[in-house]
Amino acid sequence: MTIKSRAAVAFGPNQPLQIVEVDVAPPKAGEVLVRIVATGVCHTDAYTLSGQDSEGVFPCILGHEGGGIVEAVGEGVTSLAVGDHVIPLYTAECGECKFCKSGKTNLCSAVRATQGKGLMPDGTTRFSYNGEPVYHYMGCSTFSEYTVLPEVSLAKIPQEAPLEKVCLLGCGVTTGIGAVLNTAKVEEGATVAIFGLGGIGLAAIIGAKMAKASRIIAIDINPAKFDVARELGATDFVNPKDHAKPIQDVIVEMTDGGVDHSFECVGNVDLMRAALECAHKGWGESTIIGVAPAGAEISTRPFQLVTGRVWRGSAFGGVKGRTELPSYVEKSRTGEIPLDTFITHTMGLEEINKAFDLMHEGKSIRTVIHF
Ligand code: NAD
Ligand code: AHE
Ligand code: ZN
Repeated sequence: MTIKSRAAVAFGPNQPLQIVEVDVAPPKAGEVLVRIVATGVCHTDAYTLSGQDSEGVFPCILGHEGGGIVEAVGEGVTSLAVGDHVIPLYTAECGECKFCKSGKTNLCSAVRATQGKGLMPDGTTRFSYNGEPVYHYMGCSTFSEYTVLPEVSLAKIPQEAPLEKVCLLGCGVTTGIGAVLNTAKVEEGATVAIFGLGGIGLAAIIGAKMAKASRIIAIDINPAKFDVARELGATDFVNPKDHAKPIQDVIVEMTDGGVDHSFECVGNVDLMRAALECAHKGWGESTIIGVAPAGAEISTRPFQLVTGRVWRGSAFGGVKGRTELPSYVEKSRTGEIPLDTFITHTMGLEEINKAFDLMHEGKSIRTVIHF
């Protein structure tokens, strides 16, 4: 039976989200209806809303950092049951595709093609408004009280985990930590530079601390971010605005030739170049996490790579959600991953546009929306 759901709909690029009641069709075979309890707002939501995402389709329901409870399951769903607590995954884990079986990546291909078009795997959408289709987003659409996801796009987590906090493990916090531990595999004693201290960069600091990095250089043009970075374990703080010379030169001078690892957590291609070029000659590795606008390209002198620097990228921290998220939830329970530090604001769905404003003004780390 089709149900009504309160949702924040993005009717077009650069328009404020509108809170309306959408229709949600029941889950089809292999799909699951989830009641979202809480969702974070990630910069990627703002990026897509800005119209710069080549995969952005409107009208759509954004949101991909949620926590919820299974409300109904479609035919053939075996791994989840009504009442299970779940975290939606924009990187599915089917366990059966070439990617999942490779053991080399978390980039599952099971539902990725239709997901990028705002559709469910059968090529249709479960959302509609006034009889017109409303598209899904990143396979999650957590800015809706009820949403439908493929079974392979849901990680089951313990019932005791507070959904209004562990929702942040659906993207930002896991991405930053995973990029350091899984993608870059930062070694004990390594020097690390982190560009951008939003939810992703601050989580990368936690990852660097977990990896026992010797020096964690936190870089942001907003100095208000430095206190939290220090609290999480950063050892050095650099505001590029305080320096006349290129920021890579500043970091190279500070570190006797460059860092062992750098992470770009902003989505700015000039900063991606700086992050690569502050990596140490011969072995320094730079990991891109930030999402750059459609059509943007990175550049550097090939000599930077010839002389031993490595450039790589990370999606969802290289984490296989269904298998690995429960361990992240456990680390949040023990305090090793301090989720409270990230939650600077909480509000109801009606106020969601304010969450975007706070992000753009640099005043929030994560706003958690409660339904
Ligand atoms: P955010 O807006 O919370 O934080 C961005 C930070 O970058 C801010 O503190 C801002 O002051 C800082 N910044 C902006 N310009 C800068 C500059 N020139 N130099 C230094 N710092 C600068 O964003 P977020 O939610 O942390 O996301 C960060 C990026 O990561 C976005 O591009 C987002 O789309 C991307 N992201 C990627 C993945 C992935 O899997 N690869 C996952 C989540 C987010
Ligand atoms: N749709 C964009 C790509 C956006 C992108 O790179 N997304 C990241 C996750 S951002 C989460 O906040 C990602 O995981 N990418 C891998 C994937 O499969 O999408 C575009 O540029 O077209
Ligand atoms: Zn995100």
